[in-house]
Amino acid sequence: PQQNAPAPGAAPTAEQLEPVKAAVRALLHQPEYDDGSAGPVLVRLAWHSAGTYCKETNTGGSNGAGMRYEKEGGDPANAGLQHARAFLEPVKSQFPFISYADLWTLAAAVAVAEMGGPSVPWQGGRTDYVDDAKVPPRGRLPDGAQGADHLRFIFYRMGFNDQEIVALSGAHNLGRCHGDRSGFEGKWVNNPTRLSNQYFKLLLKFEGKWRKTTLANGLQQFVYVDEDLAGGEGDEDEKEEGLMMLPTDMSLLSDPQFRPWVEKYAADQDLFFRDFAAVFAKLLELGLKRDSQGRVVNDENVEDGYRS
Ligand code: CCH
Repeated sequence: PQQNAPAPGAAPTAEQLEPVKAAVRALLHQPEYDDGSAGPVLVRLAWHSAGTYCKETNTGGSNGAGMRYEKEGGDPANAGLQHARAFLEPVKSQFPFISYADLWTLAAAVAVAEMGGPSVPWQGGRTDYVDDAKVPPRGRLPDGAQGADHLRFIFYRMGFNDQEIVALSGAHNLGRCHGDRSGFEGKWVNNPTRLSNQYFKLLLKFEGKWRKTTLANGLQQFVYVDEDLAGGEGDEDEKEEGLMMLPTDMSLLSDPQFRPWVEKYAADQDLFFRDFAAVFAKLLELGLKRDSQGRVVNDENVEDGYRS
């Protein structure tokens, strides 16, 4: 057996997880990648692994790490997340005892904390057992081209309410859109590797100035370009990149139930961090059945599910 590995069927202890977390911290700095950090794409990996959950049918969710396989991994909504999985592969090789499902969700919690965000409560014990009959159909993740009704349709299915939808959306303070992944382009905030409530502040600050544009691929998004910085004269490289919002992001401003939460989170970063930590932890737990000791029992009849 691996040194310091949990017994078969047991979730890793806090002590066993410490070196795993340290290994994740050590890989976050990626000077050649995007804005210099693997953090944002790791957060998106965990979100997309969990966000397939449907409470009615009790299917989807982070258990099983089904995104390793084409049926889920090939969903166009998951384009680009192979980079996140590749970043974590050396950690999986170094600590084979941790399931992919645990590693992906743990890495996001580690990344959020390292990027200046709150400490997200995380519990282990997920397995990598994929029940083919329960692989979620494609189309369960949100489409940025849509609006408030779509957000409610998608997130109510997972069991979230309006406040939780807005808190979760604050993750768009991190990372960026890639033309070759989602088709959208650009980042939401100037410092996309630091979690803060800037996303909410900017939504409000440039209200009325967010300009709808149509990209060459036909997708529409909203942009704000500071005219002084982006002026026609001068070196291309010195032009401000500008910031963006998806149509779904903009719906948080226009929807009367969402908007008050945008205002609260813009005014109070501590409140945003508290609510974000709670709702992100809830997201990562969707679909997990735990016994009174906290053990995941979804796959209790599957032999040695931790190492599949
Ligand atoms: Fe998101 N997100 N997201 N998002 N997202 C994208 C990128 C990130 C939507 C659409 C997009 C959440 C909710 C939504 C992150 C975290 C979360 C992109 C660009 C689109 C499009 C992808 C690309 O091109 O690479 C929509 C619609 C919703 C509806 O609510 C939630 C919830 C979370 C997490 C809690 C993060 C982080 C990124 C940046 C990824 C990166 O690679 O930089």
